[in-house]
Order: sequence, then C-alpha cells, then structure tokens
Amino acid sequence: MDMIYQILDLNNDGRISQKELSIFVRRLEVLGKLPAEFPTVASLMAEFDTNKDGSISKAEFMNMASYVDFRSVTKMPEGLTTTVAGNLTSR
Ligand SMILES: [Ca+2]
Ligand SMILES: [Ca+2]
Repeated sequence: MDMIYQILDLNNDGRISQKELSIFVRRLEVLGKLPAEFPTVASLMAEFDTNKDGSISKAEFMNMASYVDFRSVTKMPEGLTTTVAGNLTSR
C-alpha cells in the first residue's frame, strides 16, 4: 500500500489532497481502469478524511484502502504516474 500511497501523493508532501485524488480518479477513468463501483472523490473525502483537513493522511489512507479495492490500481500500465505528474505540472 505504501507504493500506491506514493503514486497518489503527486507532490510528495506526505498527504493526498482532494485534487491529487481527483486527478488520479480521472486518469483511471480516461484509461478505462476505473471500476464501475468506485466511489466518487467527494464521497471518499467525506468518508475517510476523518479530521476534515482536506487531505488524506497515511493513517486515513490505510483506513480507506481497507474499504476501497485498490488492487486495480496496481495493474495500471507503466508510465501512468509520469503521465499524471506531467499533467499536474503543466497546469
Ligand atoms: Ca500531496
Ligand atoms: Ca485528513
């Protein structure tokens, strides 16, 4: 799960912001890798940002990962993270 956390934490500040989560989910959607039952970013934040600071800490992520199936994430093609990071920095 550490690897997945690092993929999601695009700016490596140790937290997953709502923006990072939404970029990730949108990228999965574009690639057709988003499971139909995958929750929306808003519902993930509402459910798992337990201290309501607007980002997902590692502890909050571990809780989220016990409810959300991130296995599909590990099957993502090589290069996805660089693509996502490139999109983020080009804005
Ligand atoms: Ca971050
Ligand atoms: Ca939080």
